Amino acid sequence: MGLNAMRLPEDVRKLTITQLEQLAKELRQTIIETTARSGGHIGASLGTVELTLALHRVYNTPHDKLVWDIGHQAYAHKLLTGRLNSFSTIRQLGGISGFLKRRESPFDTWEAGHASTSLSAALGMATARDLTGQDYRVVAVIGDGALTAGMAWEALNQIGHLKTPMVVVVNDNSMSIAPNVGAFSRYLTDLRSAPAYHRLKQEVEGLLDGIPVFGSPIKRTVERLKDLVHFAMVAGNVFEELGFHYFGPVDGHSFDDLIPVLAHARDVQEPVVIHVITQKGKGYRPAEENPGVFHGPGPFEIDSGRFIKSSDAPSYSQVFSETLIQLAEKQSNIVAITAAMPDGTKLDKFAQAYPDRFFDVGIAEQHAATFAAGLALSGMRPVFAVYSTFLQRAYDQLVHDVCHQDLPVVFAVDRAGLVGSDGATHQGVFDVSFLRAIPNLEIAMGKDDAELRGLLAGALERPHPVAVRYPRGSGKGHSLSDPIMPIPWGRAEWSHQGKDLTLITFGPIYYTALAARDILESRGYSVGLVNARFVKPLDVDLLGKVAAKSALLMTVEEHVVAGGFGSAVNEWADGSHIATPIRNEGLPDEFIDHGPVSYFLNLYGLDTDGLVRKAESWITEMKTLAALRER
Ligand SMILES: Cc1ncc(C[n+]2csc(CCOP(=O)(O)OP(=O)(O)O)c2C)c(N)n1
Repeated sequence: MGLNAMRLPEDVRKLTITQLEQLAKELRQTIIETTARSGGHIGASLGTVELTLALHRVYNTPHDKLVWDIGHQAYAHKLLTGRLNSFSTIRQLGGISGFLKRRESPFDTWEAGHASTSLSAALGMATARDLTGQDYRVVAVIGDGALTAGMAWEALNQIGHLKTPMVVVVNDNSMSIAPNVGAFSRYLTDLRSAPAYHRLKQEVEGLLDGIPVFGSPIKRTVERLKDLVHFAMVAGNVFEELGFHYFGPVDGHSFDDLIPVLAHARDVQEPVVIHVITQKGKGYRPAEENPGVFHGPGPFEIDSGRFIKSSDAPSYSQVFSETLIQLAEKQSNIVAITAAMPDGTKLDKFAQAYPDRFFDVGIAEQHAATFAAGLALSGMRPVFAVYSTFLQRAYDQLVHDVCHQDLPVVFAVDRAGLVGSDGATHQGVFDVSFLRAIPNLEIAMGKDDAELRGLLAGALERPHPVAVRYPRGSGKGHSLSDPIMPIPWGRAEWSHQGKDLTLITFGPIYYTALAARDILESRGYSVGLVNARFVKPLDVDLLGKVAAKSALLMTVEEHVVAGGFGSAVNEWADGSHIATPIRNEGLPDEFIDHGPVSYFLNLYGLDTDGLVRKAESWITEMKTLAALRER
């Protein structure tokens, strides 16, 4: 029975091992073909195909709760749970999400996108079950990368304490996006090859060799497994010390290994960790050979594994990293930090140039911020490159450890703005609001890549913490060998004067406003333009002059309006008794789903046409009102 012909996932529970293996092939083929067309998290999802089938076979989903960490590895789960026909729309506008969504399916018990939340959520579900006398089982799947985060350990700590019956599957492929790092990652590697656990594995294999199909022999298998489990427990490991039963390591691509262990663990009335070994990219050679690059690529050619590139200009992340390398040449106390994103932030290049001055701390944004604070108060100039969305996790560390002590840490806030196909959990559209509230922190965003370079250099001279934002994608293709253009700190650029209305922009949306201004001028309006560059300190001197010359002020940002750049302008105007009317253009107070950035900019009137429309109608409205008043 093929994938198309099945009632899923019920039918998975009836299949033989050979049929499951056939189904795994079909799932892989579908994942490869679809991600080749539209990009996506192919590597992690190819690695969990057998695990997904085995989980749906052993557990009575959706009655039993299956909780995936992040959700990027769950494409096979999506295909098995009602989204086979819509799978071709994944990550596209109006299509299904690249992560799990409760509104998409009752099998999606938990929504994420950020790492390391699954264990806390699963414990919540299991605790609610026990308090309300229900009977569902709870199983969480967490990667070895996600297991480097403090949050995961906070949950393990409580699960082991409460002794709540639930299963934690550790999906160990020894990769985060890049190779996993840290002492715990090394520990997992040791655990994989420890002789005691090897013996368990071999014995399970030996035991299962003689079993042709599943059915009654499984009972005997389980009995035997109990002995083996006991054997494994005697060996002792960190999970056992925390109060879990530890089963493993288990070959995550072998149904013969996976199914009996999962089935046994399911019925243990205490917390269990199953340590499953998988290969990222399994079944697609380019992804197996290059798992980092194939973590979440854009479209690619299946045969060659070559990427279909969209832009030749260096990305903002590249510009950031290359500039930091140049600055680090002259300033030996500059150090760079990433939380498991050396590729995405392009700090991998910095790591090659300065291996001793580069730190990948794992998925540990909170630690990264406080680690940077310690470095900064000891004479170093740390730069923590972090996506806007992941900086959210380090908020108390920002406030309490960095800004409260006014330590000169530079936060290179990458992917600031809309991000596109990763959708709601990844949009970088809140950071200005949450950063702006913190004393001592300075916040800047240039209009293009040349300004990013200048702002980064300037930030590293400041005696305060600074957040320098830049978006996903490429800038204007500014040459990286040109000298870095210095930017007067705290100064905006009043590029065009205008009497009817002035557009005050923050970030690269300046160029959209510039195009809008050209159109408005061609229609006879006098429109000014300001590139604000700084939210904090806000260039109030310049804004005061602009307000005196222009009848209307319109702030423009690719960020939520609530508390954003425009709010900073409003607060200044209110406090300084500026009478010039101000309107704030930006994103609405809602989570924005996946889809092309250009689509959402158009939808919210933040593209050229939208800004022209908004500015023109406001100018006309105000002129009409003024004319009426004069009559
Ligand atoms: C808090 C947070 N930081 C960073 C990321 C970016 N990220 C997405 S997947 C991933 C690697 C996860 O590794 P692992 O849990 O081992 O899963 P795998 O992809 O190897 O299956 C990272 C760092 C994230 N999603 N959330």
